[in-house]
Amino acid sequence: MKPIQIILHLNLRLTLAAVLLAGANLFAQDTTNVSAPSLFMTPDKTPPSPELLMWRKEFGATHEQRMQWWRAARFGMFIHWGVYSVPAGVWHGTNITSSGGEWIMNRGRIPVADYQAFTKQFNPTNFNAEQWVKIAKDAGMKYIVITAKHHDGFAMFHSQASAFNIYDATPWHRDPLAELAAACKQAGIKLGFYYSQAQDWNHSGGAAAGSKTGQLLIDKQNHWDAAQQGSMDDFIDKVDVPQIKELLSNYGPVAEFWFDTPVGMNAERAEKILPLLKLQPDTVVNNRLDSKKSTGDFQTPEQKIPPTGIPGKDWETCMTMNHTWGFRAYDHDWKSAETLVTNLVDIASKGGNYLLNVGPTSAGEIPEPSVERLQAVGAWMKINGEAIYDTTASPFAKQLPWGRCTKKVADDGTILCLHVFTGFWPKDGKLLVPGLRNKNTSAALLAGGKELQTSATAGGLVVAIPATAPDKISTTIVLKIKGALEIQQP
Ligand code: JFZ
Repeated sequence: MKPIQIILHLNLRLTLAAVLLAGANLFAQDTTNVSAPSLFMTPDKTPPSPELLMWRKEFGATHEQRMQWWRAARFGMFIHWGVYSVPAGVWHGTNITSSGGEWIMNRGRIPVADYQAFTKQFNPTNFNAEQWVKIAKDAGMKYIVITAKHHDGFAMFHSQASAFNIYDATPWHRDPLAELAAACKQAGIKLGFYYSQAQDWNHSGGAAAGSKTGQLLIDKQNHWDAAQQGSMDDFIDKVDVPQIKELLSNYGPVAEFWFDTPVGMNAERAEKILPLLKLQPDTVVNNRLDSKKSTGDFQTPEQKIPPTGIPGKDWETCMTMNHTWGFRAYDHDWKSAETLVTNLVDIASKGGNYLLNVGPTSAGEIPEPSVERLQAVGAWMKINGEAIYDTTASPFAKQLPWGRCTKKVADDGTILCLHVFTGFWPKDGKLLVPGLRNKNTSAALLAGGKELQTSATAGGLVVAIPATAPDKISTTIVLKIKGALEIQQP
């Protein structure tokens, strides 16, 4: 074919595919760059019920009470681990690159029986719960959220509700959630569960979201195997409800519960699940239970940091370190430790939490490049953590030219933690805090405690800083201010 023919041919195919998929293709972009769960909304004419809307008041602990530890924590580990780590992004010799590795069954249109066969090769003998928890703790993370069941329907715990679980269906015969719960308790790290309540590609009646492949759909739910068809209401009764009960009953305190992709989750279905949360009134819950997002303690921006935070709401940005949530053998494009630290600072300065993902292998190991980066973040957090934990958003309306600011309340005023990014370290020895009018101030480097002179100028407060940046990523200057903050916003 001549180049022009190839282009025409491609064009025609793309157009055809677009027409075929109109309305069904929920994933026009790679999920690593997409973040609007509203794409999963199904036409549900009924308004959210009063029960859904009032849910926060129902369970004893108030939203404010539940969120206290969470707001102080600021940094957590997301773990996407499942039987998808066996194919590791490859099906029949083809790299399946659309969506994360955890989507391989859907993206590859893998028949249910073939997918279930992966369990025979899932024998993660190198799994060590204490080690994983230590990796998180050494990174400065305060909580872990692990996939208890992802869209593939495979339970990563010993479930009585379905034999498609890691204890019963693999040669390994262990319950990693039980082991993690024990290790977390020992280490003082909180544990939470991700649970795909709507999409489930293995149990009949579970939902399935759109595909990029253009293959014919068996029904409007986008099922590709007859075994997937069935009543979603029955599926919720027989799989979701008992499994969520197990998760909220058998593993001690569950710090956070993470629902996802509410395909087909109308108010009636959500209400079968909602009352289960009463089993643990203190659990903080994300906003992806029902298609209207009527419930939830916090918002869930995915792979992105909202430019000005989400004023008036709690939020947690979840993010991958490479381009996939679940392990993919050939994804070696990792974010640098500098990027990860800068993201954490950026998120804290906007009042959010950072849930940073790792995708362990089928051998039970967190990939070494992730471990190395988490160690570097941990080294930074060891010195600068107190400028992250227990802080609130920057009081400056305009982004600071040299970095970010986090805030703490002190008995007699305010502490501003000035995070100066090394690439923006002022070369003239003067750090201008624009618009800050307070006169009663004192400043010091957080690392080592060296005091720094401050002076009031027309443009704001100037802090005298060393000629070169002390930290190779971001240096923290602690600015103590007596009395009420006086900031002249631009
Ligand atoms: C979801 C999952 O599908 C994904 O596998 C991963 O677990 C992530 C944390 O959450 O990803 C989404 C959710 C919503 C959209 C895209 C990806 N969306 O609305 O486009």
